[in-house]
Amino acid sequence: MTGIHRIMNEHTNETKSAVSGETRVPSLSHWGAFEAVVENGRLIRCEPFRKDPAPSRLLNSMVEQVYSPLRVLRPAVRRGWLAQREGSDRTARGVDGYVEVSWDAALQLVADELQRVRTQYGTESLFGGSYGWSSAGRLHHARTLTHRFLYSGGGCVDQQGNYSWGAAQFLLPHVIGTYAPVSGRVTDWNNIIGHTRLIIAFGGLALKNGEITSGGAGEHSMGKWLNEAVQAGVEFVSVSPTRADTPDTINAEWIGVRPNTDTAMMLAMAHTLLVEGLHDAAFLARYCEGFDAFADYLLGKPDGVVKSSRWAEALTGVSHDVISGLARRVAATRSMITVAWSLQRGHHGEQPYWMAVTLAAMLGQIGLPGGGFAFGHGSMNGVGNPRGNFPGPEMSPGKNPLGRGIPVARLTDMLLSPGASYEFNGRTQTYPDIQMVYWAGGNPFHHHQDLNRLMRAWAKPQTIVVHDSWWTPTARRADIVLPATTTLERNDIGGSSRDRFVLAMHQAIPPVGFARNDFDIYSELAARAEHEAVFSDGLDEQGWLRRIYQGIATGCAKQGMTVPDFDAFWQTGHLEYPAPKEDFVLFEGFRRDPDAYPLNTPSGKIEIFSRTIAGFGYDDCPPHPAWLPPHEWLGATESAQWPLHLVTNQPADKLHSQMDAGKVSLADKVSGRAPVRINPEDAAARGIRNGDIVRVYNTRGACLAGAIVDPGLMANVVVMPTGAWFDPQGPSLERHGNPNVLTLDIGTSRLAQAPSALSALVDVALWAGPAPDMKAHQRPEIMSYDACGEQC
Ligand SMILES: Nc1nc2c(c(=O)[nH]1)N[C@H]1C(S)=C(S)[C@@H](COP(=O)(O)OP(=O)(O)OC[C@H]3O[C@@H](n4cnc5c(=O)[nH]c(N)nc54)[C@H](O)[C@@H]3O)O[C@H]1N2
Ligand SMILES: Nc1nc2c(c(=O)[nH]1)N[C@H]1C(S)=C(S)[C@@H](COP(=O)(O)OP(=O)(O)OC[C@H]3O[C@@H](n4cnc5c(=O)[nH]c(N)nc54)[C@H](O)[C@@H]3O)O[C@H]1N2
Ligand SMILES: [Mo]
Repeated sequence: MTGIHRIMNEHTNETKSAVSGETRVPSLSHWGAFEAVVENGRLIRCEPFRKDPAPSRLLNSMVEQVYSPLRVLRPAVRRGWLAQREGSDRTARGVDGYVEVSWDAALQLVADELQRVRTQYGTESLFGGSYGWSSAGRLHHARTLTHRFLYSGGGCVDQQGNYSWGAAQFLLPHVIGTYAPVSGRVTDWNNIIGHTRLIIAFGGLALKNGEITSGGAGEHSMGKWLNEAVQAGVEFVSVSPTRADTPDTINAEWIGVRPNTDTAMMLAMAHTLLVEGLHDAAFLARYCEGFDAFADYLLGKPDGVVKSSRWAEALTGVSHDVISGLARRVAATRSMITVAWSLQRGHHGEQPYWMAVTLAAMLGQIGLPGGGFAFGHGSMNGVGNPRGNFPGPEMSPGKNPLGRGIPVARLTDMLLSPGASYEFNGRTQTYPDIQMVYWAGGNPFHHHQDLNRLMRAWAKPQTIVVHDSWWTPTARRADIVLPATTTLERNDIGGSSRDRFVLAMHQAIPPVGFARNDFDIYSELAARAEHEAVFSDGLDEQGWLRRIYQGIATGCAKQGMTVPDFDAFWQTGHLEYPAPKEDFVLFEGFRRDPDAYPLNTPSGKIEIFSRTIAGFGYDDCPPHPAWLPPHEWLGATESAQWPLHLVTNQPADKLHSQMDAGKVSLADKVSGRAPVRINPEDAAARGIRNGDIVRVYNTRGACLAGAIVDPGLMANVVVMPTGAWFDPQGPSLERHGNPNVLTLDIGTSRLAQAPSALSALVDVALWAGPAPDMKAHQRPEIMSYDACGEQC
């Protein structure tokens, strides 16, 4: 026994309790670090990491999920595809049963199919974007491995950007020269606590979102920071359609705003600042480009519309004196404008972000302690954590030889319209003609908008391969399903660049069923196609863990920090970074000396007016921030027919669709369905009471949900969390409460082409009569390996 296996066993032996026979090993998930407690080879508990002051209750769902009857136990092939391959009836995806086959047979089918499609149609017909969160471990991160595998085999069509902050990613570089304030650091909490007097949180600071850190939280710190800020006397204002977006403990003032109208509210605040001379003209002159054109817009010179607070009141539902009063308050003190990522996940989602930067520029506090703008302090645990520039664990996907990708959320457009042209960030591109889709580590039947439309598009490719650990809605719509191990069934290393821990993840139990690691599946497939050496670089699991750790050690050395060697790290179970000595203030250097530290924009300044964007000529993203009514919102003419704005937010009781069948998630279902929150008046008008099953519907689809009557919600707004496993009874009714049958599948604008999930109008009606049985958490019909005889 060498390397990790030896160390693992030593560790296991050391922590074995003589009395109970329990062993415990360190592990990690996106919802936190933990110790896996194992007895007789079975996982029995997940105990929170000792250094986590506020562990997530989501850990309680893990044991039953690992042994869930929904696990994919063996490779399985859709019946129709097994019989007719690329000639199969593709509309039978989601209907057909499956036949279990041997690993050898399954791998050969996948290898042959990859080769056939590449030879017959070219690499540009293979879609391997594989968007999704996968697991927290960075070596066995399924999406990264999918890319590494497909790139090393010749390339694939990829996806650019993400669903989380895709509009910001493509807009912000034009405005501030970087999108680091969404991917990386913003002014940290220590600095806010020390200097900020007033935080305006557009989209609130929802503690539920603090359960999660991408890559895994060693320390859940969001609640702690909020409490410290309150104790330091920081005042909070939450601008959101729901009161629930801030915890009661921070005593936030709630300003209820109509969804997707924040830009209008911020414009009116800017207008108040301008006409009352409260703006910082010296800051705007020295650090910003193009304020004059924007000021003309505020004053209504080009369009005859003055962006006054009375103008905004009619759009936002917020009274004019509240808007102008708030403008005066932020100008009178050290204030931080922090904007949730959700605001840019609606149609024209570029605008609220551009406008928040502009408003902060007018206040002149950018780069000062506790002042300026930030994004996402309440969107994910770890945003604003004080943390030095230490590296996180990283696995490289390599380079895509095809060099081609679509904007992440244009998935259905691509499948439905091969050859069609579209615009994206100043360029015109065409959609490829996809024949084969490869997905591991994501759940498009969770994450994508307008799922009935995706269903139609999903029938287009000849072949779809999915790896997952569970029979998710996406796995149930694939032709070849390969069972992947979970985190607990392999060794890994994880951690987030927002968190101060790097964590060892020891294999706790043997693979469940015949599951294999994605890494091993791809190594084997690569071997069959003779690119294994490029895929694995000659390293196995142990070799990779050491290499990833070496990357950390090298990065730390550059910061003057020596880390223990790998074996010592593995045995300790984690590496803890020291707290930085100085606060991080976004754009501090630029503020101090804009000539020495210019921004990476054409002017070197904050671009309130962008000549580059002007050059694109997009009417859906003009050259300065502007109020552009979304395609669907409460002011649209369609609202006469569809009077409720549907907000689909992140679920408190799971990560996206992961562990939807776990007990934490199930306990929150209302009458077995995903909850829909509705204001008392809207509920009364429809005869709806708490706990009723209702139908939420619009022209795109309908789903059932369980009503929660919520007085802390604006009138004409309903809120549904995402994550309920898609369970359609045909296109007209989804039975379980997956709100993505209702959402709008258009790009935010031609600039970013990001998802517009948060711009959807619906109506709600009481469901009369018995509700249909659900199949969301059932396995598809599977002909077992033992029963299928020669077909296997
Ligand atoms: N309406 C609406 N829709 C939204 C959003 C919204 O706000 N509103 N939010 C969007 C956002 S921000 C995001 S990030 C997306 C999230 O969308 P996804 O990331 O697609 O959602 P997950 O449920 O996390 O999907 C991860 C999948 O990977 C699988 N998996 C986990 N570990 C492994 C592994 O080791 N190997 C393999 N092979 N599979 C594994 C899980 O079982 C699961 O099926 O949703 C988006 N969709
Ligand atoms: N528990 C849990 N936490 C998570 C996740 C999860 O699945 N579960 N997912 C993680 C991921 S991938 C991401 S990207 C982040 C997302 O982080 P966010 O995008 O910040 O999270 P959301 O819950 O989608 O939205 C936050 C709040 O914004 C409000 N909101 C929606 N539309 C508007 C609007 O137009 N104006 C205003 N003012 N407010 C609006 C909603 O009331 C909503 O509750 O969350 C992360 N955290
Ligand atoms: Mo996300």
